[in-house]
Amino acid sequence: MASATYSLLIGSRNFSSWSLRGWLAMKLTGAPFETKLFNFHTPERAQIAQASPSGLVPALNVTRAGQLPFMVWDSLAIGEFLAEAHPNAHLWPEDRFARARARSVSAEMHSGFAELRRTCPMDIMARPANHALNDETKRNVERIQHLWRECRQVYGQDGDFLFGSFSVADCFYAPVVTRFVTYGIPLDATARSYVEAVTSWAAMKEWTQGAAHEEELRKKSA
Ligand SMILES: N[C@@H](CCC(=O)N[C@@H](CS)C(=O)NCC(=O)O)C(=O)O
Repeated sequence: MASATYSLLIGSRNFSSWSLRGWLAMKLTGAPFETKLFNFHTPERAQIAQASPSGLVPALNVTRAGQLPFMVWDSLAIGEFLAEAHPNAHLWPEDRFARARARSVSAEMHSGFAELRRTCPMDIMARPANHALNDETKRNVERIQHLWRECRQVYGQDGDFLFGSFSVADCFYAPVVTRFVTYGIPLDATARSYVEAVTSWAAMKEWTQGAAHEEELRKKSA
C-alpha cells in the first residue's frame, strides 16, 4: 500500500498469543513497521484500554499522508487487511480452494480450541513438568493434528508450511506450536515436522528471543 506507515500494538511476547498472530502476519508482508509493546506485568497493561478500540491487542495503527489515522484490530482482521494491502506478499494461497481451506482452518483456530487455550496458555519460555491434559484438550490436540495432516498432504507440497509457503494460517497456528513445545505434548510425525518448520522460521526465532528477553527482565524485577 502506497505511503502507509504501520505501528502494531502488542502484549508481552511470552504470553500474548493473539499478538504473535498479528505480528507474524505483519512480518509476512515484508513492510517496515514499528512495534508498540504493552507489558502485561506493568501498569502498561491498563493503557491497552485507551490505545486499542477493543481494549485488546493486537491492533494496527495505519498512517497515510493526508489521511486521518486508521486502526485495524483483531488478529484475523489484521491478516485480511494486510493480505489486501500487500497482494504481492501472498499472505493467503493463490488457489481459490486452497485459500478457502486456509481461511477455514484459520477461522477454526480463531473461534475454537477453547479448552487447549484455557488449560495450556501460551508461555513460550516455560517447560512445566508432567502437565496432564484433560479429555477435551486431547480432543483439541487430535483435531489440530488432523487438520495439519490434511493441509500438509493436500496443499503442502511446495514447502514446509500448511499450504506450502507461509500464509496467514501459519501465523494462526504458530502460538499452538509454542504450546505443544511448552507442554511437551506428544505429536504425530507430520505435526513434529511442522513444529520444527515453524520453530525454525526466522520471524518466530526473533519473537522467541524477544520473549526470552522480556521474561529475563520480568524475573529480575519480580
Ligand atoms: N480475538 C482477538 C483476541 C485478542 C485478545 O484476547 N488479546 C488479549 C491478549 S492475547 C488481550 O489484549 N488482553 C488484554 C489484557 O490481557 O489486558 C484477536 O484475534 O485479536
